[in-house]
Amino acid sequence: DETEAQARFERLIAEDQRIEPRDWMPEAYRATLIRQVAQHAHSEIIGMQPEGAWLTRAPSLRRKAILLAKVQDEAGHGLYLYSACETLGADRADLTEKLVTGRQKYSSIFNYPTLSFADVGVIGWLVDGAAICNQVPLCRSSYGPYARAMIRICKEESFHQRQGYELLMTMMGGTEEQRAQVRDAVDRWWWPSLMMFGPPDAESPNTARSMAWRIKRHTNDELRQRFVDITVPQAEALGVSLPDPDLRWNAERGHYDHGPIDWDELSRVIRGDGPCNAERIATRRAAHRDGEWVRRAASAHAAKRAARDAV
Ligand code: FAQ
Repeated sequence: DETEAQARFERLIAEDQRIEPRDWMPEAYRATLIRQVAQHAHSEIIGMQPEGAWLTRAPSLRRKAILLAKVQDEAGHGLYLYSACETLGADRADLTEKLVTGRQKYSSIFNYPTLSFADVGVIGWLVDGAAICNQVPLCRSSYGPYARAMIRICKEESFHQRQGYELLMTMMGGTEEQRAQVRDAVDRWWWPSLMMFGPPDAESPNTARSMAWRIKRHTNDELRQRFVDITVPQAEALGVSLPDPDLRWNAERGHYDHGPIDWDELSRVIRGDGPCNAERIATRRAAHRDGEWVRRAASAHAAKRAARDAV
C-alpha cells in the first residue's frame, strides 16, 4: 500500500540508491523531474540554433565537420533526455507543444546571438564548460534514467568543451582581428554563462526540495563558484581577460570572488524578453511544422511493418 511504498522510496533515497521508472514515487518528485528533464531536453534542442547558424559559414572544411558533429550531438542529447522524460509518463508531443507555446522553459543562455565564428569557440569553452559543472553531479541524480543519460552526455560535453578551447587557442594565435573577435565574444558570453546556473540560492524555490530528493547534489551558487574557479586559470592560459573588475583570488575562502550578477537580466530572459527568444521559438515552431510529413511517414512505415510482422 501507499505508506509502505512511500517508506521504500524514502529508504532508497536515504541509501543513495536509484529510483527506477516502475518504482512508486511521490507525485511531486515525478513532477519536478519532468520539469527539470524536459527543460534540459528543450535546452539541448534550442541550443542547436546559435551554433547551427555558423554551419554554412565555417571557415574551413575541418571546422565545418567538427561543428556539424557537435550540433548533431546536441540533437542526440535532446532525444535521449526526451526519452528519459517519457519514462516518467510524459508525452513527447505534449512536451514539444509546451515548448513552442512557451509553457515550458529552456536555458536562458540560448537566447543570445552568435555574432562571429569566435562565438562558436566561446560557447564550447564557457557554455559547455558551465554545462559540465552543472551536469557531472547529475550523473549521481536519484532518478536512474536521468543519471544514466547524464553519463554519456557529460562525456560528449567534455569533447565539446575542448573543441571550443582549441578553436579559441587557434584564433588567439592568429591575426589581431581574430584576437579581437575572441575578446568580444568572451565579453558577451561571460555573464550569461554565470546566469546558466540559475538564481542565487536565496531565491531558488526548487533547490532545497530537489537536494533532499537527491535530484540535485549541489546548490546553484556552489556550482557557479566551481565554474568560476575552474575557468579563471583557463582564461589566463588563453590570454584573455574576463569582463569583471572585481574578479580576484580570495585566499581566505580559497575561491575567486566575482562581481555582482545582473539578476534582472536573467529574469527578463527567462520571461521571454531576451535578445533572441522570439526568433528561437519561431525557428523551432517552423522546424516542427516542416517536419510534420516526416513524422507521419515514419508512423505509417512503422504501422505497415507491425502489420506485416503480425502475420
Ligand atoms: N534558464 O529553483 P531554481 C545544455 C528557472 S546546458 C532558464 O533554481 P532548479 C548543453 C527554473 O527552471 C543547459 N530558466 O530551479 C548545451 C525554475 O523555473 P520553474 C541546460 C532557469 O530547477 C551546451 C526557476 O528558474 N541544462 O543545454 C534558469 O532547482 C551548448 C527557479 O530556479 C540543464 O537544464 C536558466 N538559466 O535549478 C547544449 C541542466 N535557471 O521550472 C547546446 C539541468 C533557473 O520552477 C550547446 N537543470 N531557471 O518555473 C538544472 O540543473 C536545474 O534545473 C537548474 C535550475 C540549475 C537549471
